[in-house]
Amino acid sequence: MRWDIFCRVIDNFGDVGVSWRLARQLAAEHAATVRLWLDDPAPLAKLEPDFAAFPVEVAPWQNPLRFDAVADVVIEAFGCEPPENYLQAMARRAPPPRWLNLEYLSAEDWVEEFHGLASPHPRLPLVKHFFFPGFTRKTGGLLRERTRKAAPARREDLLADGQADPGRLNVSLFCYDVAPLSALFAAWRAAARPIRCLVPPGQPFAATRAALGAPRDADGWRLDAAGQIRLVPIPFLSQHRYDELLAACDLNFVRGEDSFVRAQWAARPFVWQPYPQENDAHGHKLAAFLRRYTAGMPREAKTALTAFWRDWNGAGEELPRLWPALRQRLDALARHGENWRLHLSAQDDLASALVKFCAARV
Ligand code: TRH
Repeated sequence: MRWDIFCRVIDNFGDVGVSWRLARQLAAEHAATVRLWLDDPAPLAKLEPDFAAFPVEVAPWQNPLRFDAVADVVIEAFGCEPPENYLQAMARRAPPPRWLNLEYLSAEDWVEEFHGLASPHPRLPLVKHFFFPGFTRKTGGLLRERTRKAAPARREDLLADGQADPGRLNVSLFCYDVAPLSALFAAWRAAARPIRCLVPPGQPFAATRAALGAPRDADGWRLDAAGQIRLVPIPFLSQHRYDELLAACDLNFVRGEDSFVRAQWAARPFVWQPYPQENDAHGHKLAAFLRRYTAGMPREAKTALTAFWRDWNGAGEELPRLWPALRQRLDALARHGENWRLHLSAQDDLASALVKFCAARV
């Protein structure tokens, strides 16, 4: 089968991150011929500098689009709407291609109801289906590689300064710049336990810099006089290396959609910051995920995690009080993370679910 995936970069890395993972998996695990139409290749080059070496054709999205033939399956990522001349060609094709809109991820209950719904095109003889990723069997599932599992390989290398230091908590910090970083750093200072926090470029680095000023020494910021609590700037890693980093850390701060899902496959304790949206849509997403994720979690761990996540996504005023409780529960959260990964692994991964969905509609 030939697949065309359309992706517009709205901002950040999530749109491309998801589209690229899907494209790669369809090609590698479902023998699909995949073309990824991108309006901006720059973020992909960061996620996978070697993208040209993969069996996915990355093509420039131009208006009008230059293409030979319409694919058997057309995926538009996040409602990006394929160009008009391509839509016209889809309508002329007999039979028309299967056309799906890959939606944003949410754990909210309504997702099950909307997953798979059809929407006839207002002008053209085409039908689009809505495909919702999700956390239950009645949704489209989550992106998960069958073939490449992230392992905490070369833990010391990944943890920046090469020191295996069992007493230290290793943390990765991928967040938006609205995160209450000053409060988090105050919490870490007050707790005075050794921490190495790895800070990727972009918003996490800019926000850390805004909170603390420029890094004082070559390997980052020291939060305490003895240098036990350190923030270490790291380069932007390829997706695969980032997965490895998540698996190697004791705690991961993640955001948006794709890093959030990867943190769950890494099965380490994590703190999530959903993409900030209008009308508190992110607040609803956060509450819905917390409900699912904390079901069956030991009570103290659930209380500590829920309170910390809420404050991390709010003013952060309580973080100094909430941090010691979260830290104390990290072992319980790691065990829960393993169970959660097993639970999620029992459902079809998103690429397989898509293939089945399309096959059922031939
Ligand atoms: O970059 P994001 O904020 O993307 C967001 C969300 O997807 C959001 O839902 C969407 O509306 C918005 O984009 C437009 O966060 P996300 O989803 O976690 O994507 C980050 C990607 O970057 C993910 O694929 C992991 C990858 N990554 C690396 O490959 N290397 C790195 O070093 C880091 C920090 C991230």
